[in-house]
Amino acid sequence: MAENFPEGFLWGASTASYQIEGAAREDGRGPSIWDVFSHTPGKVLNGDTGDVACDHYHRWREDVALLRELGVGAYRFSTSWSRILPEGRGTVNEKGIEFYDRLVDAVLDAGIQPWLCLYHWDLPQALEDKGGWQNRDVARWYADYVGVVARRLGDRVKHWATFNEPNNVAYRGYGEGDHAPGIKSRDAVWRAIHTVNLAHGLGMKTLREERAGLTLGNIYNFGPREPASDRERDNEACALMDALMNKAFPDAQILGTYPEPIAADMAPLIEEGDWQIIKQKLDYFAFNHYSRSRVRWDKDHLFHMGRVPTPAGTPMTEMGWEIAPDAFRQVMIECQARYSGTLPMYILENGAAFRDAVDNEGRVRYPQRIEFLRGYLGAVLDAIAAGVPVKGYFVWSLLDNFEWALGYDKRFGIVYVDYATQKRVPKDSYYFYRELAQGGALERR
Ligand code: IFM
Repeated sequence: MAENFPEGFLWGASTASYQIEGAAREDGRGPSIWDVFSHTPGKVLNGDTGDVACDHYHRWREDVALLRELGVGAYRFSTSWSRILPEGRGTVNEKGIEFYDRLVDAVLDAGIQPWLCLYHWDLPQALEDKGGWQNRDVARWYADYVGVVARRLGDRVKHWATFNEPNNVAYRGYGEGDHAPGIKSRDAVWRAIHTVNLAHGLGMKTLREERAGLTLGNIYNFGPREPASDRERDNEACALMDALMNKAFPDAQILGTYPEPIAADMAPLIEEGDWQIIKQKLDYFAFNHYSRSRVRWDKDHLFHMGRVPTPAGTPMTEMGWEIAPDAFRQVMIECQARYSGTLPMYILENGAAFRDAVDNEGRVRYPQRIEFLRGYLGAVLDAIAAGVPVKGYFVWSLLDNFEWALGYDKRFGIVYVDYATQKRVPKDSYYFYRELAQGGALERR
């Protein structure tokens, strides 16, 4: 059965600055927390760093040509704060902002809408040295940075997001510690959550003050969590993970409250006037989704939360994440009910890592990614049929890239990157996606 997406459905592809740009020490860019973290022995698999990544800083023309050829209507990328403000605040690095200026022009020339995310995890190290997201002042400095970018690019970029996956900024950076800056502390997580929420609010206000007519949102991240058993402790661990990973940001920013069971931990951090800052009107509701997970109580974990590994035999990606399109449909329906109502909904990341490689005919076949996309895009159609106003879908990712603590070991791209030569090879999944982006129907199985 073949099914069409609604007229005007927006097809996109997403990337992020540290994951693709490289040129880490070029043209005045300052170090970010990921430069420091990835250069710390033992933090990233195989000692990989983003020093070169996909060398997008030099190859952006080629990458924009790939987007044009793909036929997408939108390209989501992020700006590197420390490329624009090497110290995190103060003097603007002209060469840094000029890079994004040229990129935006090229994307527009290709007939593609630029969607700009202002923060995809690469905090300037100079600000981490001042406490990073644990320090409320960083929220103000973030808003100053937002002002710089908005003044320079707001004449051409109409779609803006304040943060990508703020949950991972706070939880993995300051709690789990497997992401930069690598801190493992419960209190640090509470503080980071609140500062990031304040930064979101101040950033939204700045964008609205700088320019009328911008379309603004945040990029949340949702994965349904289920307790591993009906034991009370598993239920508690699951509720805590749900609060930290799913609700802490959209509840605060949209409902104006912190969810149970973290509300009591958050309460001492809330100062008078904070909710007026945090709760800003969104113009769209966006999130990323990858999988669902089961949670058990773990006495040795900082938050007593343990993830149950996906059982052998379950369809899963190279990340060990269960392939479960029905969980995706469920998330879209639940998000509309809890948060977004009639707001247009956009999926700004969805995709999968598979161990794909170039064959001796120069092709990257790997039907798994195509089947993954077919299943997840089918879930989008199901959610639309159920009345959810899903207006666009952005694949993660345009290119294979630096997958954080897993370095270059995991390939999420629809374009293969040979890191030794920087050659780009569109995978079969690129051509599958191109058919859809150019108006084709989805063949459902
Ligand atoms: O690569 C990441 C991206 O930076 C944020 N969302 C999840 C992706 C896959 O892990």
